[in-house]
Amino acid sequence: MSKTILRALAGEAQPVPPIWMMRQAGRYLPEYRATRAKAGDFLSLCYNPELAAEVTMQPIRRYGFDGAILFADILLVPQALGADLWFVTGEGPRLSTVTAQADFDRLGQGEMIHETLSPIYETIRILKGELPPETTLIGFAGAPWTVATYMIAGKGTPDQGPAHALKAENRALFEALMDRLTEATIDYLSCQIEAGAEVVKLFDSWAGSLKGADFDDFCLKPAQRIISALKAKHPDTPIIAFPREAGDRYVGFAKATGADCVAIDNSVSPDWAASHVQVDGCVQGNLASKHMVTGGQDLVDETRRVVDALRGGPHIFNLGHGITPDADPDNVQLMIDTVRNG
Ligand code: 1CP
Repeated sequence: MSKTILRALAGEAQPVPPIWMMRQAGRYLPEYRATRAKAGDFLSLCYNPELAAEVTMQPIRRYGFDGAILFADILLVPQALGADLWFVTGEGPRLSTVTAQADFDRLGQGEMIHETLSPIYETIRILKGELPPETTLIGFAGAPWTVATYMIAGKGTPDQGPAHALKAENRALFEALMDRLTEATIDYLSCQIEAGAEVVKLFDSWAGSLKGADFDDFCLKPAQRIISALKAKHPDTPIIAFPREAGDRYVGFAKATGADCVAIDNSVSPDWAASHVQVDGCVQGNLASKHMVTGGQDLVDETRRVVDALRGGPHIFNLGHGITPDADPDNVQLMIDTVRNG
């Protein structure tokens, strides 16, 4: 097995950790902005396999990352289930909301998602023919809780208030939505693997707002269900889980869910992650994305700190969250040079 990301996921500590970056294809890159303009808008780009493959390749060509992440979005699954989805420039996603039983009853289920999502599988098939042999292709989906927060509120929210409210006021409906999303996520990721994704990642970006038993019920258990279903069908495909801002709940998450790797955000220190999370296997992370904006000696020092802290075990270098549109592409190169050359 020569691909460095697959080696890290199999538990190997490497002298130089493999590296990729969340949102590595994105607005900070001029070539991304040009291709997005050609596609017309963000969703047309996601559903155009040739152009989606092109933007996935852009950061690989520019920087030689060890991993390429499929270009798509976590909100395509609600759209495939029948929700309306659009993006408001400068604001973000908008969806038709699910707050009553009648909204839920309008959603589809099962096989129907593939009708909408088949271009995504085509993007993966194109990428298989284009990626360099050393680059690992990573597929992904949003975790049920995170996707549900957008479906319930109809947009991104700072505290996921509407989703917490539905959970409190109509538990049966909330749980039905979580189940529907769990099943759809299993089907979607399974098809991504069949099309050629070598690793899949489950993004639970809002896991941090689930506390106590809610964390177990709506982050940990759905992840466990998704991972065990995928492992039953595709035992050799590694899975990365990202319960963002889970804090103490990162501890034991890999063991409890069966994930091969836990991705960590930068609210925990890499030293803490080495002693509390990496003891169970591979860790991915966790340089603060702000360094891609500010650069300089701080970027170099902090990059070295992450690499040094996690050197003793399996590690995939990444940011703690996605790179932002105001980042300087030269800072990304500086981060990569620091990881690779010390
Ligand atoms: O204007 C543009 O070009 C759109 C910006 C953009 C991009 C580049 C969005 C809208 N999505 C994406 C791509 C994307 N999204 C990827 C592609 C691969 C890569 O990383 O390069 C991935 C993995 C995602 C995942 C995603 N989408 C998450 C989970 C990760 C995270 O950042 O926490 C979430 C929460 C979304 C929803 C979403 N899509 C887009 C935006 C701006 C948002 C966040 C909205 C919000 O909360 O307000």
